[in-house]
Amino acid sequence: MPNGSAVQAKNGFLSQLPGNSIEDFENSTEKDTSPLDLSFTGGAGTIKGTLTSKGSGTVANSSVDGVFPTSGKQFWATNSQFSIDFDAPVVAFGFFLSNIKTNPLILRLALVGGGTQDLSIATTVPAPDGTLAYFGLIHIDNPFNSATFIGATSTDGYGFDDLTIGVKQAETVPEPSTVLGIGMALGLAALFKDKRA
Ligand SMILES: [Ca+2]
Repeated sequence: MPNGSAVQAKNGFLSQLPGNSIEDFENSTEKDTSPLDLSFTGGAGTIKGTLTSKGSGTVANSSVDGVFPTSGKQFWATNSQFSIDFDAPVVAFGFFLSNIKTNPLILRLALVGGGTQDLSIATTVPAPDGTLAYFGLIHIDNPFNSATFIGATSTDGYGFDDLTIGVKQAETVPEPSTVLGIGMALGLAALFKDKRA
């Protein structure tokens, strides 16, 4: 089981969601590749997704070269750009990312209202093989239906597991924008802490 500041960041992220649904890759077949059908299940309902990769990427069940699962045995291992298209608008997205090291990743969201938004997932100091980070974002007032990981070009790749989404609850009062900032800060703070190891 993962622990440390990445898990604290995950718990902080989840605590701000009224419900969440998770794809943990445990129901995928090892070595399955793009396009991969995803199913996020849990308190936010069942949301389907499709993972499309521009290059290599596979469901893995072995921990090699610093990538590893954070639940069960399986995770998505890749060194290529990939996208996840959701079949419903989502307002929150989080995930464990292993082996982030020094290559920056850009997470590009396709907004339901039009346009895209880029978020940088970058390290400030070199991190060793096997570094684990958790990244979570909450976008209550700006739903998105696609997320693309750009710049995943590390030669020994990245591991993604426990992809988590949240949807807007019909009866939920929109949250103040300051809450969004906290959600981002938690994920990023954990990211930077992890880098010191
Ligand atoms: Ca897993």
